[in-house]
Amino acid sequence: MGQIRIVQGDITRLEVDAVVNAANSTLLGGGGVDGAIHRAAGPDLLAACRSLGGCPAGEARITPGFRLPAKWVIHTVGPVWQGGERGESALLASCYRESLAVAKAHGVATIAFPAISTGVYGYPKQQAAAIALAAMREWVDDFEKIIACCFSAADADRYRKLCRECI
Ligand code: AR6
Repeated sequence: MGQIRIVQGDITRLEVDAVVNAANSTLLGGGGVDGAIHRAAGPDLLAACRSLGGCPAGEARITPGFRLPAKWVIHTVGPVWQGGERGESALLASCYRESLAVAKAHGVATIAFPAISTGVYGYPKQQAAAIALAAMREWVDDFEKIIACCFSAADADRYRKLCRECI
């Protein structure tokens, strides 16, 4: 039986099998958590991403973690918030599910997610957290540990309020 854990901090420091990156569809890096992951993993990550040829919103691709403590990086592309009636919620749920499916196929037991789409892409944080947790609950027993990695204390509080069973 797996567990969902809420952790506050920098996802690049986590000792897990896989970290998820909130990328853009080029997969060639950017700001926010994407920039932090590329900086920490080193230039080999960009070279590996180049060979993937991009990724549509709602899908996921995997590369090694290179200099990260994590063995793998799973790159997923969240939706840009456009008001909520352009399929954003289905795309965001798909990011979590597709990432978890790719992780499972690679034998990942421990995985950490950032709050996909809630930075530059503008997704309302409360709604995004509910979608993230719903997907994590669906898959929790396929993993030892799924971590929701929150960058700020306010984000971690939001997740904790939505998840009484989380650790
Ligand atoms: N560890 C954990 N979470 C982090 C970290 C970190 N080191 N840094 C930021 N966050 P964002 P998006 C949180 O903007 O909205 C990039 O340029 C941050 O506080 O990184 O999906 C890509 O290339 C927020 O809660 O991703 C895309 O172009 C969350 O990560 C675009 O931004 C997501 O914020 C994707 O936008």
